[in-house]
Amino acid sequence: MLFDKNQIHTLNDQALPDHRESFEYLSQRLSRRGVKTNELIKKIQEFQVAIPSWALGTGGTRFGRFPGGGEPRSLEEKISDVGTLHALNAGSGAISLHIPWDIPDNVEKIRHHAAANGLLFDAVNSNTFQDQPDQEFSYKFGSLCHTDARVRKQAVNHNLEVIQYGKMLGSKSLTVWLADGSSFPGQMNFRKALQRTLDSLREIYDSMPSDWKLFVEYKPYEPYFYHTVIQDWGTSHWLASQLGERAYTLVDLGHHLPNTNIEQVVATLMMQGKLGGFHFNDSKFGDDDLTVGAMKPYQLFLIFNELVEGMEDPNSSNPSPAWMIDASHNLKDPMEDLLQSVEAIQLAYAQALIVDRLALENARDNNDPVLAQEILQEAFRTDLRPLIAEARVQSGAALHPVSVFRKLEVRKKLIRERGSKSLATGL
Ligand code: RM4
Ligand code: MN
Ligand code: MN
Repeated sequence: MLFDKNQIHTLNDQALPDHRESFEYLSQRLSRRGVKTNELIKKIQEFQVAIPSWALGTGGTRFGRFPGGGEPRSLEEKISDVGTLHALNAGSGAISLHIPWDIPDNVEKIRHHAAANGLLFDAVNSNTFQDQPDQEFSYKFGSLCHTDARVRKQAVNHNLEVIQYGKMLGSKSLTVWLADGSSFPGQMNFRKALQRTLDSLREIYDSMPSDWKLFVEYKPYEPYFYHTVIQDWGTSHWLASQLGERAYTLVDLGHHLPNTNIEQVVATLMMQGKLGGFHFNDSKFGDDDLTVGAMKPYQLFLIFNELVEGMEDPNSSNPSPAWMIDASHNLKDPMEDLLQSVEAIQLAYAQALIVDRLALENARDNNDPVLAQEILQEAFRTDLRPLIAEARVQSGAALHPVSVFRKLEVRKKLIRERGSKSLATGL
């Protein structure tokens, strides 16, 4: 660790009187509304979001990349960075690996290092959207959907290898995102490509350990621009249903066409017990991978409103989804960006938790859209930042994570240690 945890506490102490005042005021207001602040804090503390191993470095577009320096040069250093984030916010206690960007060479050492940083290994991610130097066949025309059985076999085997790594580290799920698709009308037979994808996924599913889950991610376009084989939640849901009960759909917030009602997608999937994974980010146009909550915080709240309804439903068969941030940091310091994302997620979650669900159901039953809106926006417009801060302080983390990150000069120290030209693996 680049700093002593006591340094966080010292910085907290300076800001504590101001915080106490706003927290007191907020908890009094909440308790008048029948909300139990302690239970809320506990839920926020328990909610942990995984950080993907590829998000600690600077992201790029196809036009360029502007690295800010001090990027992690190895998996160990990526784990250390997630450990730093977790020390600051107590909300990002897991890391999600992308193979082969981050192959754990020395499993014991990696496991130990993660545990020392208080981190678990979340879903492992396969990568059949890029060709690797030592690979026999190209994925230029697809992987699990490829017309050539040898390419499909290679892609299936890669996924099995990823599962092996995950098993050694203690992961319990595999996320498959396929770039597979076509860029020109007529290029690919939709039906055959989907059938081949299902067959390949079945091979992977059947080889998974019995306590593992498979998450099938969807995306409407990019890198191909005419069609993707798994274009939407319906296709993913169909595949997951065909595969079996341990296969689920993964929703990535950036993987929808403009104006898609994502909250409805979430509700429908949870109703059927099929929402397995969740990738957070925000966007204006497409898969922009911006900071969570930076663009459409109300939509994020509405999505959480459905997530909470599903999570709190005692009759729901939906398992607790695997939460992950899937963003790309082109302008901001990746670590500051991730701290902002985690806070936005916690805020939206907490806001959804204070929705007066009983009153909302009554308004719905009485067909009263005015009241329904009042109830939702009452929760959304309550400033819960002091509550999130209190949850952090009670967990021994920072009152103001970004400000502590800056005051402790974390980036400067990382640059001193790793250099200004270090490059992280990833996109
Ligand atoms: C994709 C998708 C996947 C992620 C890759 C890097 O757009 O979101 O989840 O693994 O990007
Ligand atoms: Mn994703
Ligand atoms: Mn994406």
